[in-house]
Amino acid sequence: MNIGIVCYPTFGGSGVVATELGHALAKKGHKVHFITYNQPVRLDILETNIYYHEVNVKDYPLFQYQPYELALSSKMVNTVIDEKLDVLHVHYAIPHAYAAFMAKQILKDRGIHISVITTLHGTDITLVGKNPSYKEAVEFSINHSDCVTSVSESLKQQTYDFFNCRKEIRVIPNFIDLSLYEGDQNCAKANLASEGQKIVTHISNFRKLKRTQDVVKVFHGIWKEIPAKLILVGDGPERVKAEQLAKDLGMGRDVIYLGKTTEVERVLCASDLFILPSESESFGLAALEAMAAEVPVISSNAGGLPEVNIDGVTGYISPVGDIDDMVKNSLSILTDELKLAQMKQGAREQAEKFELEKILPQYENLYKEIVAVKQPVS
Ligand code: GMT
Repeated sequence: MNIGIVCYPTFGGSGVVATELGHALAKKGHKVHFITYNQPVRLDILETNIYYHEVNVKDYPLFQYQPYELALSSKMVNTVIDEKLDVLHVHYAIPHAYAAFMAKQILKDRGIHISVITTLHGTDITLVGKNPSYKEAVEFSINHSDCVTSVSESLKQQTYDFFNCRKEIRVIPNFIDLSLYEGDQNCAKANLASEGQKIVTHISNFRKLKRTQDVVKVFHGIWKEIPAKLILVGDGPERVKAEQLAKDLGMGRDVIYLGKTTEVERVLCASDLFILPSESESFGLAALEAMAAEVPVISSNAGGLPEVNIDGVTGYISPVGDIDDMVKNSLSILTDELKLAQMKQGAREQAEKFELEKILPQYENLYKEIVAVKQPVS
C-alpha cells in the first residue's frame, strides 16, 4: 500500500508514534511517505520504502502568520497524485485533519478519492482543540475524516465530552518496539550515578501540564531519605524553573539535565524509577518506554495514564499534585529490593501488551478496510 503520514517532526510523542509506525509499515513492504515541514527527528530517511516530502511555507511580509495549512494541503494533493497514495494518515488533529479535509476536497474536484484517517493524540483535543478559537474547525475536521482513532479510551471519552463528535472513534493504543530495550544497550549507569545511588528519571517536553516542578519535589522527598540522582531528559518552557527549584532545594549536584537526546534507551536501562506527574496525559508514551526498560512508574492519575501504569503492579498512581503520596510510593519501591524486582517485572509484562507486533496489524487492517470502501468522487 502507498501510505501518506502527516505529523509533527519534533520530539513530541505524536511525532514519535507516527515515525515509528511509518518505519514498521515500511519494513512490512508498504511505501510510506512522510509529509511534514522538517524531517521527523527519529526518521531513518535512508531506509527502504521511506520517503520524505517537505512542506515549504513561503515567507511573505504581508502575513503575520504564514499559511502553513494551505501549503500542507497543497503538498498532500501533490503527493497523493504523484505517489498514487491509497490513504492519508494524519497524526494530531490540529491543523493536520483540517488540511487533510481541504486536500480531500481539492482531489475530489479532480475526480480522485483519498481516504483520510485522523489519529487524536491528546492536547489536540484536551487543551488546544477545545479552545474556542479552534473548536469549530477541529470538530468539523474530525467529523469529516473517514476514520478517527484515539490512543486511549480516556481520550476517546474526552473527545465525545468536548465535541459534538458524530464519528465512531476507534481506540488503537500506542505501541513500543521492545527490541530496542533488549540485549546490550550500552547502559550509561556508571556515567550517571555512583555506586549505591538510585536513579530516578523524568522525560518530557517540560511544558506546564507535565508538572516538572512536582518531579523535583517528589525527588526531593526521595533524596532526603536515600542516596539518589534525578536525570531530566527533554527540553521545554518549564525546564529552567525545574532546574532552579532543584538548586534552591540544595540538590544541584544530584540533578542531571541531559536535554534533548535520542539515546533514551541508554538512560532508561540505568533507571530504577520513572516519574510522570502530569495534569493531563492521553496515554503517556514516555511511561510505556520506561516500562519496556523494566522501570516502575510513579504517575498521576491523569487521562489515559491508568490504562498504561497499573497501580500496585507496574508502579503507583496518585492524584495530580499529591507530592506526599508520590514520595511515599517512590520510597516504598526504592527501599525494598524485592518489591523493586517485582515491579520491574510487572512493568515489562505490561509493556509487552503494547508490543509493536500486536498493535501494527490494527493499523494495517484499518487501512485495508478504509481503502476497500469505494466512494463516489464526483
Ligand atoms: O504532549 C502533547 O501535548 C502533544 C502530544 C505529542 O505530540 O507529543 O502528546 C500526546 O501524544 C502522545 C502520543 O500519543 C501521548 O503519549 C501523550 O500522552 C499526549 N500528551 C498529552 O495528552 C498531554
